[in-house]
Amino acid sequence: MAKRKIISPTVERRLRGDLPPNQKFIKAPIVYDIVSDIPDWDMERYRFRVWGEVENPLELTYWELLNSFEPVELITDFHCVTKWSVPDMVWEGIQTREIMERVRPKEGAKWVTVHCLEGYTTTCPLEYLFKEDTIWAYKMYGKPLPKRHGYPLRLVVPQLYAWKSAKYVWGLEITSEPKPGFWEERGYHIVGDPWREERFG
Ligand SMILES: Nc1nc2c(c(=O)[nH]1)N[C@H]1C(S)=C(S)[C@@H](COP(=O)(O)O)O[C@H]1N2
Ligand SMILES: [Mo]
Repeated sequence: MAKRKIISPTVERRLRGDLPPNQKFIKAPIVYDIVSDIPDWDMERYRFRVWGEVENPLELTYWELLNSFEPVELITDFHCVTKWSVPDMVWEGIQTREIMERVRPKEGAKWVTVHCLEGYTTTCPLEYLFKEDTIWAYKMYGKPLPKRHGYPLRLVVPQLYAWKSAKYVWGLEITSEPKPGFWEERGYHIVGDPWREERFG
């Protein structure tokens, strides 16, 4: 069956000439990691978890995650805070908002912290997980996610700087107050909108 295709507003904005300031377009994303050695993950033990300010905390195996939701194809631009951008990236995954509908955030839930297998974390407003172009990706350019680009699962949140697009994700913590992640603790912006140049503080 043909996958539903989503064109990110980041692409539509570029085509209208509405570019995030002070970015330069390049062909392929540059790999950035806070650690140099990425281990081989034990997928038998992998669980995708959502907890915190939600009515229905979730715990799924990788297989369950990939088979319980409709896959979508996403075309999007990708903007790194170090000033490179990549146009028209192609991903496949599951819309984060489908998972949000499943877990049902409580009344006061406003923020999310994403937890990664190697220890990286990042934080953004929960509303970004309800955008149509925010996905849990497991494929890039039609192939399983290359290890350094985030296998087994990465967040792609195109409307924010790429440090929010966490790789090697296993968990989502929903909170009422922001809980700064790795870069946010080191002075990067808690939201990180590239059009508003929210790089720092
Ligand atoms: N787990 C994890 N995710 C991460 C990072 C990281 O160090 N660890 N780096 C971020 C940064 S700064 C960028 S620019 C993008 C780069 O994505 P890529 O490595 O797939 O090109 O991943 C983001 N996601
Ligand atoms: Mo980055």
